[in-house]
Order: sequence, then structure tokens, then C-alpha cells
Amino acid sequence: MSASDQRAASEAVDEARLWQRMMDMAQFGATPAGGVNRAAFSPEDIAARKRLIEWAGEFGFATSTDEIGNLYVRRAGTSDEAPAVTGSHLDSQPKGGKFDGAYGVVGGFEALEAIERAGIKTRRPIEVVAWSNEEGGRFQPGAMGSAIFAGDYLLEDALSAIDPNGVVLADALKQTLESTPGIARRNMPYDMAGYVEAHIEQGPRLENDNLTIGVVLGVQGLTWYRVEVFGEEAHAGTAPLQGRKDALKSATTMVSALEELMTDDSDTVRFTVGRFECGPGAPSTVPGHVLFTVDFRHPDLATFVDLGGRIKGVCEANARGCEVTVERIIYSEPVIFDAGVIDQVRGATQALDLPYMEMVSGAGHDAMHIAGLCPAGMIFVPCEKGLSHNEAESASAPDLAAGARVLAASLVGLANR
Ligand code: HGY
Ligand code: MN
Ligand code: MN
Repeated sequence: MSASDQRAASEAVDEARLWQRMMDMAQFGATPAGGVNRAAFSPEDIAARKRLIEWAGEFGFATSTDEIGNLYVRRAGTSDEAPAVTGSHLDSQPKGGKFDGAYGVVGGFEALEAIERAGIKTRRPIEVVAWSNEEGGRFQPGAMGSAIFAGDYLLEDALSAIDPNGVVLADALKQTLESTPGIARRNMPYDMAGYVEAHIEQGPRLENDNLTIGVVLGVQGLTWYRVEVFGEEAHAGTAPLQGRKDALKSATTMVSALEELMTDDSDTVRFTVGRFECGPGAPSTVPGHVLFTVDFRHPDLATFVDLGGRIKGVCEANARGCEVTVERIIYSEPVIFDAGVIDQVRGATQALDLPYMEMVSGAGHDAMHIAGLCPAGMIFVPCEKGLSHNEAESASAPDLAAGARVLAASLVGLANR
């Protein structure tokens, strides 16, 4: 039953319908440059959530949400056993693309619709999840919804997060939950039989090798730090350089020292200062405060622990008379996905005769948290020039459909296991 059902599910995926839904979703937060700015719990995010709920209603799929706003779409199985689950995120980077995250939700819905239209009965229910705040652009940390679901982060800590405009997450979340009054509430976590997430690769390897599918083996280690440097404002014209507590000078010294620490001829280390705010920002006032973030990643556990463990000390050693606080806000060691789910994805890819490679994800994903709860895996499709977290992010309709075909077959397999 399952092999023919898996084939039928893949064949029922419709490339044009999927592309149309992707473009429909991309309107929420669309930017003039062709990208998407859909911050977590923003009006644009709320509109996207409502559209997913509308689609679900057209097929009688049940929808529900939880205390952090993760949004669930469920297709019933012949039993009420733990579901097979897919999903990703609808929120985007501030200058994000149409496909990062949205593909995993919309492609997951396409797989669900294909299974429904093919009239396939699965023993387990199948669910598509839109995890809240994966990007962490507005409220840190990222992957918040899946981390809280998996018990890797506390809801109460999330609720007190504040965005750059001073908005508290609890208030934005309240508005979001109130925007969909009709849907059921559910507890988290709940048992899942397996999880498989579809995502664009966000790197160049598939495109460079002219391959359609990435069978993902795991996710590299990812850690974020929030560094605050407290100096002393002073008059730019009178304060002698000796004895100044210049927060900018200290912060830039710290960043240079971190660059030094992260020097890696093999170009495997990923080190980024993505946010750097200096205040009060007046030309004739010595900066008294700097906030910057550190995003550090590495696939090898020992190196990840060693280099990641030295970031705090390097900042403190280069304070140059200022006070400094170094707070670790994300810590996710390298994740290895479940061999059984990897086999499902590889088998479905081979059955569809799609060219593929096995690879580790450089980008972080909700799957890295869900892998701590149940057997998990991922499916990658190419994106143009490997570009992502950029408004020019692009992917092709045939590749998106191919990934959705592998996903539909994998979900049928997981739902009958
Ligand atoms: O940062 C990441 O790796 C993810 O794309 N948010
Ligand atoms: Mn993503
Ligand atoms: Mn992203």
C-alpha cells in the first residue's frame, strides 16, 4: 500500500498550484525590491497566518495554535496515533526572500493537498506547522517557536523579549493570537512520529553541481551572543583620549580580536556580527554604549565548543576600561538527523529518479530543535546562486515541485510507519 500511495502522492503534487500559492504568500510583507519583510508577530505575519488557515479551511483540515503562536494544520489519519509532521516558518528576515521558510510551510501544505486529492488514507494524521519566529530578526532568539515547543527555551523568557522599537513580545504575540480567535489551542509538546522539513538550501552547492535535491544529514552547530559595552559619554572636543571610556573603540577592538580568533584557512568557520548599534550617535559625543551580536557556527562539535567557549573571554579581555556583558542567547550543538528519516527522504528521491547529494545544513532550521523530540530530517532544493537572507532570493517552480514530491512521499511513508 505505502509504495503505491507514496507514488500517487508525489504525482498529485501540482507545480503551478504550488508556485501560485508561493506567490500568494509572498504578497504579505512584499518589498519593492522583490523580497519579503515579514517580521514575527507583525501585521504581515498575521496576514500570512490567516491565509494558511483559509487554505486549510478549504479542505476541512483542522487548525490549532499554542501559547507561542505555532500554527498547526492537521489532516486526519485512520487512527489518532502520533502524527507525521512537516513545516517551517512564515516569518522572514528584514530584507528576506520569498522562499526561506515559506517554502517549507507552503510546500508542506501542497504535499497535504496532494495526498488529499489523491484520496490516500494514512494511518497516522499528517500535520504542517508554521513555527513562530524562526528568524529572530525582530525578537531574539531565533527558532523561538520550535525551541519552546522542544523545551530548549522558556516561554517566559521569550515573552519579555523587546524589539528595536521597544515593543514587548508578549504584546505582539497577544495581538497575533487574538487575530485568529476561532482556532483551537493545544498544549506543547505533543508526540510526533517523525518530522521532515523542506527548505531552500541557502547555499550554492546543489546549483553548482546541477542537482535537484539535498538529502540533509544534519545541521551545523549554531550559537548567538549578545554583547553590550558600557563606556562613558564625553565631549569630543575636550575629553583627552587618555582615560576615555569609548564604547565604540572597545567594541571594535573586541570584533577585531574575535575575527582573529575565528581565522580559518579551510573557511569552515562561520562568524558574523549582524547587528551593531552605537549610541548616543551624536558626532561630538564619545560613544557611551554599543550593542552587537555574534553569530558563530561550525559543523565539528569539538571546534564548536572550543571556539564558541572563547568568545566571552575575548570580549572581556578587550574591554579597554569599559564594562561589558556577554550573554549567550542561542546554543545549538551540531545535530545529526535520524537515519530512518534520511532513508525515507533518500528513498523517495531515488524513486522519483531525482539527482541529489547528501549534505549538512549550514543554515539553522526549526528541525534542529524538533530532532531532539522525534526522528527528524530535511529536504533541500536549490536557490539561485545560493543567495538567501537577501531580497533577490530565488528558486524555480520545477525545483520547488520536485522537493514537494519528495516531501509528499516521505510524509506518506512516515504516516504509515
Ligand atoms: O540563521 C539561520 O540559519 C536561519 O536561516 N534563520
Ligand atoms: Mn529558514
Ligand atoms: Mn532564514
